[in-house]
Amino acid sequence: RPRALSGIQPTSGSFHLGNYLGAIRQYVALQETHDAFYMVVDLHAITMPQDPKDLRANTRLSAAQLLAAGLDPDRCTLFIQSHVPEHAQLGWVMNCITGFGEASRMTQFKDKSAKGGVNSASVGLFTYPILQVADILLYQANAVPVGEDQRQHIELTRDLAERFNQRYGQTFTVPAAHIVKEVAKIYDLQDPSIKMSKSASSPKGLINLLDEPRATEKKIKSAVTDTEAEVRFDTENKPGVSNLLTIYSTLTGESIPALEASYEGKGYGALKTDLAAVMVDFVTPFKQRTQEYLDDPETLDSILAKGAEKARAVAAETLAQAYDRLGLVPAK
Ligand code: AQP
Repeated sequence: RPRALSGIQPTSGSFHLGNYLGAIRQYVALQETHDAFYMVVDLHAITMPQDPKDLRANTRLSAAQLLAAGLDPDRCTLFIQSHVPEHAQLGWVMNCITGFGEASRMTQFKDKSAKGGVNSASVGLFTYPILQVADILLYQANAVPVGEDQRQHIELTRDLAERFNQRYGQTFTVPAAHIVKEVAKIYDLQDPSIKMSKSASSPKGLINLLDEPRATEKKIKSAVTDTEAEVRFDTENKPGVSNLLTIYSTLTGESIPALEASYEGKGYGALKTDLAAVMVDFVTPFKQRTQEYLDDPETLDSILAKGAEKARAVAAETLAQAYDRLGLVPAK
């Protein structure tokens, strides 16, 4: 079986709809076809200041949400990044073969450091794409399910894998991004020109999966559309309506042309009312399942411990090989 690997940050408590549709749904699907490794990337979270108590709680909450979303510990390996020390170890190696100019071209750093200014950003935030390279290469992953915003980092991963292989001999599988075009970028409900994101979206533009269902309903109903009344998929001229159609279609499995046909002559009110109901039907059991995992910490811990053990076995083998190729003397 080909391998899949992806990670998600535990920084916001609740995952948002963009995370779910753009990434987590693909994690669930790839369990069926791939030997899949998924992790909560707590080492990435600390590239920005985190309250230790919140980080601890949010890391467990993230694992609970991944399980609630459909990850099955019998069909994939779910773990916490810091439980596998090889990530930081290979991360260092990857730092050493990355050019400073190359790292400086990562647009996510530019975006994420823009707010506080580059001088107040951590060096960790600057090099986080390189830790991500190590995350992926350790598992010899073929496919990396992510949203569009991560494409550049997967390109960097491919470049560094090829560079290492060329310099030191075949060591790493060169991975490919697994990006599902239709849901690669879910947009902010209030400003459909920007992606839905925990840091850039306003509260009304962002749907957190653990929000109260009633709040979610309200946000859908007040989503920005346009001055026409025709329900039509047209990302250029009707980005708000198109975003709602994408969300609707993905959650229900109904095709966009079928949705356009069924809302013909009905206007945006009907579309929003129905989509709000679809969302409520989705988030209500999701919240409940997440809570069930949180209420049973022993089960959650045991899933994560088994996951870390399985992940470590693979990661340790890859790291040992990379160290050997580099000429590092093995410890006796
Ligand atoms: N709006 C989105 N549409 C599609 N996919 C998205 N992802 C994030 N936003 C969207 C994908 O979710 C996965 C997890 O992302 P992360 O752990 O890197 O979280 P993030 O990128 O920090 O989430 P945000 O909200 O985008 O955070 P900020 O605002 O800090 O940038 C990734 O696969 C990502 O592509």
